[in-house]
Amino acid sequence: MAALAHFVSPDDIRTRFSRAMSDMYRTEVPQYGTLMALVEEVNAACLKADPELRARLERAGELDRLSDERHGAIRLGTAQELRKMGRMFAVMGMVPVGYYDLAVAGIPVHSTAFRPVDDAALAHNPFRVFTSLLRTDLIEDEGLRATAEQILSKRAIFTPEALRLIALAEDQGGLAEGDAERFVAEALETFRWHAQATVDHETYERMASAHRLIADIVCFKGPHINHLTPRTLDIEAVQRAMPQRGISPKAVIEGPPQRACAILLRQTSFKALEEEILFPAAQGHVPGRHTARFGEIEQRGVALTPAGRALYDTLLAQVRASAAVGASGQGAQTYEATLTQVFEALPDTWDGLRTGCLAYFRYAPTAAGLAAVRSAGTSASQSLDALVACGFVTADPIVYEDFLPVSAAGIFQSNLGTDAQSNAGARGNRTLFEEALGRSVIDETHLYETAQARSIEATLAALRPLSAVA
Ligand code: OOG
Ligand code: NI
Repeated sequence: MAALAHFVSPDDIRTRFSRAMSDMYRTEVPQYGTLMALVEEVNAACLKADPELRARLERAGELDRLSDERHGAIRLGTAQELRKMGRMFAVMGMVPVGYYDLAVAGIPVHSTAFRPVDDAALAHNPFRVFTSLLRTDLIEDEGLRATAEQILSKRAIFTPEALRLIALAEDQGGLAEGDAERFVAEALETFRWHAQATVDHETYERMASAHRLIADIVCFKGPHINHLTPRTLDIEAVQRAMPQRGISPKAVIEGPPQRACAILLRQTSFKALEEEILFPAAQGHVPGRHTARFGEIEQRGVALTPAGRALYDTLLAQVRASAAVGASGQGAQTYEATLTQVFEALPDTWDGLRTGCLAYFRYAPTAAGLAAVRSAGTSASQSLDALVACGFVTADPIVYEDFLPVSAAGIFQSNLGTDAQSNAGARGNRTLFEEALGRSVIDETHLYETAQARSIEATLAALRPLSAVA
C-alpha cells in the first residue's frame, strides 16, 4: 500500500494531459484560443451577474473546475486502436461511458465517451473525449472496404514509449513523477495533426467519395484531435459574440432550448478549417485540401432521469419532424421558435423537475438543518421533500457529464457538408463496439442514480433525528 504513495494520481495525469492538449490545439487552431478567451469573459460576467449560480457551482465543486473544463473528440479506425486507446485513457482515470449510435444519422461510426466517473474525480477535472470508431462494415463497396482496412492495419498510432508506459502503469498500478511526465508527452503525439496524408490523392478521393469521415480516419497517420470544447455558462452570449471575433458558428444550437433551468447539454460549433495537406506522389508530394478540425462550445445542465430523458427525446423528435433546418441554415429561426414552444411541456423550475422525478439532484444538509439536529428541537420524522421545503436540505442539480446522439450527429454533419452518404436503415451495433473495446461501456444513468442515492443516504444520516428513513 505504501508503495502507492509515490505515484502521481490519475486525476493529476488527466489534468496535465488536458492542459497539454489545449496548449497544442491552440497553436494548431488559433481560433480555438480566441474562443477560449471569449468563453472565459462570458463565464466571468455570468458569475458576477448571478451570485446564486456562483454559489450553486461552488457547492457542487464545479467552480474551480470551470476554466479547466473541456471535452475533445477523436475518430479511430480499428478495434486494436480502440482497445489501446481505452488502456491509455485508463492511466488518466478515464473509462468508457455510454454508447452512441451515429449510423442512424448516416454517419458510419459508433462512439463512447471516455471520462472520469466518481464525484471526486469529476470535481477534480471532468475532461472527456468523445471517441468514435469507424464502422467499416457500413462501407458498401467491398473493394474500398478492403483497401481501408488494409491501410488501417498498417498504421501505428501510439509511440512505442507510450505503449511501454501504459504497460508499466498497468503492472505497477500507477506512474511515478518522471514517468507520468513522459507519458503525457508521449500520449500527446497520438493526437497531433499531420498535414501529410499517408495515401495518394486518388485513394483519398475514393475514401472521401464514400464518406468524408472515412477519408479523415483512414488517410492520416493518427487520430488527430478534431476539436476541444470549453464549457460556457451562457451559450447564447458566446454564440452571439462569435461573429464579432471573426468566428462563424453553425446556424442552430444543438440540444434543448434556452431555459431558466438548464438541462442536459447545449452545443454549437464553428465550421471546420480548410487546411492544406500533402499527398505522397511518385515525385515527392502533391498539395491538397482537407477539412476536419473545428471548434465547439457547450453549456451543461442537469442530468435527466430515464423519464425525463424519454420526454426530452419525444419533444426533440417532434420539433425535428416539424421544423427542418436546411444545409445553409435556412429555417433556423422557425426551428428555434418551435423548439422553445414544444419544450414548454418540460417543467422549467428545479422543484418541478425534482418533484416530477425528471432530473437528478445532489442533496446536502444545510447549516440550519444541522443546527436543528443539534438542538434536537424537532423530533418529528420528515420526508426528504419536507426537509428541502423547510430549508434543512439543499437539492442541487447533478450536471450531465455525457453527450447526446442527435446533437453529436448535428455537430458531425455541420462539419461534413451535405454530401454525406446515407446508410438508410443502418443501426447501431453495441455488441460489435464492445467487442472491439474489449469490455462493456458503463451505463451513464446508473452513475447519476448512484450519485443521487448516495447523497440522499448521507443527508438523511446527518439529519437522522429529523428524517423519516423511508
Ligand atoms: C464528434 C462529434 C460529436 C459532440 O460534442 O457531440 C461531438 C466528431 O466530430 O468526431 O463532439
Ligand atoms: Ni464535441
